[in-house]
Amino acid sequence: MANTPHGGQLLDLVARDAPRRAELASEAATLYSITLNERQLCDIELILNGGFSPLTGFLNQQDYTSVLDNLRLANGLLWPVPITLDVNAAQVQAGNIKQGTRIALRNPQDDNAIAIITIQDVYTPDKHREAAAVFGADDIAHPAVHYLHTETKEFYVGGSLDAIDLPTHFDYVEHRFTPSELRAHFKKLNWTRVVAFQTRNPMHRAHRELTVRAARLRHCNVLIHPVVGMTKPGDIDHYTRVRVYKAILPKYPQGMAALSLLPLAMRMGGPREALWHAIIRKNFGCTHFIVGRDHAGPGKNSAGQDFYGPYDAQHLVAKYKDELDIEVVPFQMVAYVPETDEYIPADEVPEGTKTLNISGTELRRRLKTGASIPDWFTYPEVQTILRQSHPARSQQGFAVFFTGFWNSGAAQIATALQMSLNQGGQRPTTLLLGETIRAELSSELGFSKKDRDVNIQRIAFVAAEIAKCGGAVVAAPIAPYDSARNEARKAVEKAGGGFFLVHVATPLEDCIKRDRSGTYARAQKGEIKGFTGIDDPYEVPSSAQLTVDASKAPVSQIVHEIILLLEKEGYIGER
Ligand code: PPS
Repeated sequence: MANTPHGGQLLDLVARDAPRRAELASEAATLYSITLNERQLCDIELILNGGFSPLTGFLNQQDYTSVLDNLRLANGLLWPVPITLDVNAAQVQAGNIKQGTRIALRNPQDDNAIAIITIQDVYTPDKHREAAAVFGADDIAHPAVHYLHTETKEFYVGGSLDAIDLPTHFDYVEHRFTPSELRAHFKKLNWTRVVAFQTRNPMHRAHRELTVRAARLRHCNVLIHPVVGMTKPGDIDHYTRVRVYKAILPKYPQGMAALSLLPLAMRMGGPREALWHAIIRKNFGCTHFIVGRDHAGPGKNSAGQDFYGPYDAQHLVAKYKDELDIEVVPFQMVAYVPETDEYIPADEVPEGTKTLNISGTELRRRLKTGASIPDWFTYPEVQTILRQSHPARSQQGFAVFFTGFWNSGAAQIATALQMSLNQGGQRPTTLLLGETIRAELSSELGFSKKDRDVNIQRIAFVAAEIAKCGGAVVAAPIAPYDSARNEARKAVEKAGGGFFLVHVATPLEDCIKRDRSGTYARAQKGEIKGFTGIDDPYEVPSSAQLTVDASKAPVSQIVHEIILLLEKEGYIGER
C-alpha cells in the first residue's frame, strides 16, 4: 500500500477537473492571461498533479503568514515553504486582479493555458521577513533569497486553481510520473515499502551503496527521485544527470530500484526544504525518505559560513516525525575503504582507516581537464556519460577572435590559421572574415558605433553556436570597441567555448603603406567617412591573450604563436 497523502487525500486537480476540461479551456481563451515563469511553472505542475497536496492553489495571505511563522497552513497542516504567485503592478491593473477575478495561467514554453486561478486576495509580501523566516537569513548569498530580491515581483496573488492540462514535457517522458501514476506503478510492481532518494547531482557508486543500505535496513524498494525542475545554479544539467540515473538503475539487483523525475523548483532551503521534500515524497506514495547530511544546503553565506549546520535538516524532520507519517531515514555519506575495496557509512569507519573520496569540486576539475576518474568512484558507464557532456578541452569548441586596424594583416593571419587548424584535423574550422560577414550577415549595416556593435554581436552569436557544437572559429573583423569584444567573449564562453582575443597591432602607418586598393587614401581625402584610425576611434584591447605585429613578424610565425597558445591551453594536440 502506498503511503497516505499529506492531509489524507491526494488532490490530483487534473483528474478532478477532467470532466470540465473543454469548458475551462474555452473560458481561458476569454480571460486575462499571466504567462508563468520557469519557477512558477514547476510549482503549478506539482499543485495540479497533487505533488503539493493539500495545496489546491497559490497561498493566500493567511496561509502565507502562517507558513512563515509556524511552518503550517492556516488550517494547522504542516507546510514549510510558501508557494506563491508573484505579479507586478502592471499585471494587477491590466488583469483587474482582485478578489473573485479569474485569470488564465499559461505555459511560457507553448503559450497553452494550463489552469485558471480564482483570486482570493492580492497582498504585498515583506520579502525581508520571508527570507529570514523561511531561509534563516536575509542574505543575498542564498540563491532563494537572491531570487526573492531580484526576480520575485512586488505582489503575491492567492487563489485556488481549476486545472486544464499539465505542462507537456518532451524529454524523458517515460520517466515522468504524477503522484497517481507513481502510486499505480508501485501497485503494479507490488511495492509496499518504498524509500525515496532525493538528488540534484549525478549518482556514483557511493549513492548506489547508500540507497541499497537504506533499503536493506528498512526492507524497502528504492525510488530514485531526482529533481529535474530547478536546482542550484551551476549544477550539472538534468539531461546529463538523467542519463546517469538510467545507467545506474541496472546496478541495483532484481529490479530493486525505479526512477521517477520530479519537476520541482528547489529553494535550497536546508531544514525547511527537507521537510517539504518529505511531504512531497509522501504524496508520491513513498513510505520512507532519505535525508542526508546538509540536505538541500545552499553553501556558504556572505560571511563565508555555512547557512545551515550539517544535521539541521535531520533534526527538523525528526522534530515533526509523528506528524510527517513518512519514515525519515537519516543517512551520512558512505566512504570508500581501499584496503577492503568497499563502501561503508562514514561514521562506521574504524579510526585510523584510510578512506578515499572525490569531492564534487574535484570531480568537476577532472572533467574539465580530462584527468582520470577512478573506477572505485564511479561506474564506467557513468564516466562515459559525464565525459560526453563535459568533453576535455581538446574536444571543446573555441574562437580565435582577431582585432586590429583594417589591412593590419589580420585577414591573412586568420586565413593561414584556418589552414593550419585544418591540417591538424581535430575540429571543423570556420573562417569569418570581416568582408564575408559584411556581405552575408551584415549587409544592411554601416559603420556607426551602434552598427559596428551589432556586427560584432552577430559574429559572436555565430561563433558561440559553432563553439557549442565543438567547432573552431577564426574571426577577423576590425572590432574597434572593447565593450563589443568583451561581450563576444562572454557569449562564446557562456556557450562553453574558449575565447582567444588576438590583437593585430600593426601600426596604422604600415596598414596604410600596405594598402594597394587606395581605401585609406580615399578615407584620408574624406571620401569614406568614419574610417577606423582615420576619423573613427580604435580602442586598444585591454584583455588580449596575444598581441602581434604583422609589420615585424611573418604570418607563419604569428600563426605558430597562436598554435602554441592553443596547445598550452589544451585546445589542440593530445596530452
Ligand atoms: S567592424 O568595425 O568590425 O564592424 O568592421 P568590419 O566588419 O571588419 O568591416 C571592415 C570592412 O568595411 C570596410 N569599411 C570600413 N571599415 C572601417 N570604417 C569604415 N568607415 C568603413 N567603411 C567601409 C573596410 O574597408 C573593410 O572592408 P573589407 O571588404 O573587409 O576589406
